[in-house]
Amino acid sequence: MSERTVITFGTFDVFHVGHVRMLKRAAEHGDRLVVGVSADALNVRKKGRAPVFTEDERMEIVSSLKVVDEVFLEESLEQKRDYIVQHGAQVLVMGDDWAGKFDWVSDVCDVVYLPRTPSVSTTGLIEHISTLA
Ligand code: C2G
Repeated sequence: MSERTVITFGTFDVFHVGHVRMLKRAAEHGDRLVVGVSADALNVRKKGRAPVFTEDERMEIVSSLKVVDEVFLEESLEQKRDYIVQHGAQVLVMGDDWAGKFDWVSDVCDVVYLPRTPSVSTTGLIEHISTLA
């Protein structure tokens, strides 16, 4: 049987346990995990602020994980179908904060939304750290 490639996307800024659990669970959906890391410019457009860590730093962190086989830079949400086809992915895994938002790529792959880890977020961590300073 041929190899099943999983693809997922995220910013992975201020990397935390919610991120690593999502990547581990995504990897369980196939044999190979490819991760699109959101570009700094995409983040500014999406969230109105630059990430704490640069895209190069975030790609270095994500690519060093043993469950991750390949990383690439995600420049725009609209290119999702092209990225899936380019990387030969059979399944797209996303956190359920995106539930339903990427069903439009289901003509080229399976689309799975997984529940997020409760009570941890990059925004919450930034706020928490700022109270310690
Ligand atoms: N995540 C999680 N639990 C948390 C926080 C995040 O499972 N407590 C998951 C998200 O659901 C996502 C991944 O970790 O699957 C990365 O999260 P973010 O960096 O917040 O991703 P986001 O900025 O939403 O980028 O193409 C879509 C975007 O690139 C997604």
